[in-house]
Amino acid sequence: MRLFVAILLSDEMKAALIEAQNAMYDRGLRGNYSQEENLHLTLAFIGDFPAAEPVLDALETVAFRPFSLSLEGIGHFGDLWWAGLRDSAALNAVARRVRRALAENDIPFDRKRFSPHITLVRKASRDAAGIGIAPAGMDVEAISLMRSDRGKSGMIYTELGRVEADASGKEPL
Ligand code: 2AM
Repeated sequence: MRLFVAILLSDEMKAALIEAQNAMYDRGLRGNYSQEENLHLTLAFIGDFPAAEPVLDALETVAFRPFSLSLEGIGHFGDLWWAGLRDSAALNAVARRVRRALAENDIPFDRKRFSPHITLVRKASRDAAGIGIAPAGMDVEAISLMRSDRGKSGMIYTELGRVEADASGKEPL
């Protein structure tokens, strides 16, 4: 199984992302656009791993309070264009805790520095610089373990489990 840990996005956030994708398309940018149901923010990429249970057990040890996310600008890694997030200490902390929990449980993951982004289009035929994005936001109430499968017409992402934020006011770990 190909696994990753992600934040699934609110409808409002997805609507702003789709608007940006439409603006790119209208400008003549062709490529592999992320499907609406696939838009997500990755916290850690695990890759091939034989079972979900140990990963879910590790994620259960991650404590966090609900926190807010806001879109901010677009950027690119080569021909992959993404939407960025407003700098957030809470987001960085939750990514750090997820990665620490994976490491402590001997679950391998991509150690590349956390660089929060939501992929909008891969293999872009042209530049998307100057495209605006509405500053939509959401409250993050959970983190999800996702499985990625190659479907006939693109990737299929399935949520295998989730860990809810602790809204009780208890001090997170
Ligand atoms: P990307 O959108 O920048 O490609 C599922 O593949 C998710 O894991 C995507 O959000 C992808 O990011 C992310 N990811 C991070 N590291 C990855 C890697 N080494 N290989 C594939 N996907 C990776």
